[in-house]
Amino acid sequence: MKREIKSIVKHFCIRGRLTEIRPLPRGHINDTHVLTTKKNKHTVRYILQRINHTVFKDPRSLMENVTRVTRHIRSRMQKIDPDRASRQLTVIDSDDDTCFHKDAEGNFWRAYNFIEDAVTYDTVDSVELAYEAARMFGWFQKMLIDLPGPALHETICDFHNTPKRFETFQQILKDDVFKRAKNAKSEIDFLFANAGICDVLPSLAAKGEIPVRITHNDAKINNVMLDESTNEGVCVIDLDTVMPGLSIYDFGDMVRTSATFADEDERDLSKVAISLPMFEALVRGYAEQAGDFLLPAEKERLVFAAKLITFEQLIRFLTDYLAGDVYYKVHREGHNLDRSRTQMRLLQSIIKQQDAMNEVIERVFQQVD
Ligand code: ADP
Ligand code: GN1
Ligand code: MG
Repeated sequence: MKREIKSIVKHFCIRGRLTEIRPLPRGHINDTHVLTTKKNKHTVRYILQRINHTVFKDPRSLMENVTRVTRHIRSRMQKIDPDRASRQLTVIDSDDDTCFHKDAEGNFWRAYNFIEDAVTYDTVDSVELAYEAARMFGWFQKMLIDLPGPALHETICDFHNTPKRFETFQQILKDDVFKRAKNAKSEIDFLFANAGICDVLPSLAAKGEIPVRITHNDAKINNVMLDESTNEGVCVIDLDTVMPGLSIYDFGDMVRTSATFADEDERDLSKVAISLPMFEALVRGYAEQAGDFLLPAEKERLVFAAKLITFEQLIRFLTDYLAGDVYYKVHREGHNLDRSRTQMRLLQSIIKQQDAMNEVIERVFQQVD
């Protein structure tokens, strides 16, 4: 593997001599490596990623999106906060002047600058962290409001088409090739009982009642980089799914991953719940950045979006469990089933607390308006 990666690295315009290649086994989709290079005693690090082209069927269009988005953010930041501009994600050129390299086996690779002195967290352990993560995703949406046209490519079709995801689930369940449905009876019953959730936001968007904006679409806590010493937001990463979408879906993903202390695959379900103080911090962070562009129709559906995104994630994990773990990387038997159980418990917690959560939204947005 190392030799193979060395030959890939040669195709990127990186400075210095390659001294180390270290895998960074995080995330469910791509393969990530940290590269270290040395030049005249200076150490420079880079990120090298193999794009999962089973998931992202058109890596060229994806990289076109990522290049446009990263350039736009950097140039905006150069005007308003030059120190932070240099800590934004930058795509490293490849030797054929594209921003990726296609190897002999048909794999697509890309390289980024390594964001130094910054960290990502898989779970949130304080209100400060919840606030900062949400502030960063709000900032990200704000930065892209004036991205010049044309529209970004849809890197995964029907990504948030929850009704379609539910149909796929039903088909996979009908076939039950791996005979796993018997292990997930209560989760399957729950899905059917709550299927009405799926359609609400897609139909409001289709009627034009909620605007389509440029959104991140994977607004998980571990896709925000925070300064190692101050925990202040530095940049947003993992831009593969940045495309036209509903801003409130990003908010939903923030709630799913940053308003709870639990891991996404926590097996002790007694730990899985929405924490109202964390939720409030998150709303404050998001409202600080997004308060001035969100329409009332969006603000009113923020809590619903959290429900829908958690439900969608439950459908996705359960579908993958029944399909034999073909989409998400798994690290133990029943991993996708564990992940679906966590989503189900989280959704039950949102449903239980939705009135209180809506009160928080109303109160916080009134304060920032
Ligand atoms: P995935 O799509 O697999 O989640 P990510 O792009 O989110 O891949 O990268 C996985 C992890 O690698 C991130 O959570 C972060 O910790 C680290 N990482 C990614 N890009 C950078 C970067 N440019 N600088 C430093 N660390 C990074
Ligand atoms: C995947 O790449 P990663 O691990 O950040 C997935 C998201 C899911 C998430 C669940 C392209 O994100 O949509 O919400 O797992 N990415 C893709 O943790 O499907
Ligand atoms: Mg990620």
